[in-house]
Amino acid sequence: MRAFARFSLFRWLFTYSRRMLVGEGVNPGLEVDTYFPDVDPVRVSRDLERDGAAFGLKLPGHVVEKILKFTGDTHCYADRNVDKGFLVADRVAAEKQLDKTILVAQYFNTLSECPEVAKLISDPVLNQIAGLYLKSKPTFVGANLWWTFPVDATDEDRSRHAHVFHRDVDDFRFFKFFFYLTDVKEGDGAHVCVLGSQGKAPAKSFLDRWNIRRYSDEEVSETYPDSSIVEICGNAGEGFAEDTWCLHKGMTPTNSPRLLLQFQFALFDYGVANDIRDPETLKAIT
Ligand SMILES: O=C(O)CCC(=O)C(=O)O
Ligand SMILES: [Fe+2]
Repeated sequence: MRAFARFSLFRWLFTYSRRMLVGEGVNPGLEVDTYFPDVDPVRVSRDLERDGAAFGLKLPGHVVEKILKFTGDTHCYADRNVDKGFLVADRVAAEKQLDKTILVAQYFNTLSECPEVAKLISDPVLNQIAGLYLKSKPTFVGANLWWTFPVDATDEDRSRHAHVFHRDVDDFRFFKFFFYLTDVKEGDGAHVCVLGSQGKAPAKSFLDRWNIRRYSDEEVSETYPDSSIVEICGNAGEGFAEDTWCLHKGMTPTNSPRLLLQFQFALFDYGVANDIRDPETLKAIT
């Protein structure tokens, strides 16, 4: 899929053929009430189309609190490794045990373990946005919930955990909802997006336009106006939608940890975007 999904022609072809096959709209079985009564799905979908990102989502405080409680009581996994579980309160002990700094730690099986997250993915407004933007009945392909910690990270960890500009080639058409669960100010690991960069990566040569690679900050700032490179800050609960076919990266926090909840919707589910792991394989180190 990745070999083809970088070309606009295939992206267009798969998007519209799927629409002819499965039709438009949302899937049955969604919640009746939404957490986002003031959000207009048409506006969000339009902003996503134009800018590659759309802002103005906010989770109710009680939902944020419940998810935060879950993250305090449940093991997260260093570097997304199933055998490196620890409670977030034991992070220092976990780093000692691993003899390395932990830049990213992720929770697993959030849909089955955290009812608030399961409820959110059936939210009617989020699903309407997905249906409109994807142009056919959306496929939910995964929830991911992870911490990014303020550490002196290695270049390898920064690249592995998407702290270097890149674009995702996850499907012929897809996008993600991002919700901050901690306040994210400057220095707290904001997500950075280059607005309007969908399908327009910096290129060193004609063929490089279609390469899937990492991009340096310099390359990005030489190619795009400063005004389009947006460091997205926000309070706990605030969220946005982004088509990460745009150039984007996470920043390595220098002050406070960032907790992020992400949902991905796409045309097809390749089974690689979810956080589902066999509970038998999960192991704790603290
Ligand atoms: O941590 C971040 O903000 C970057 C995440 C990212 O690259 C992605 O979700 O595709
Ligand atoms: Fe990414």
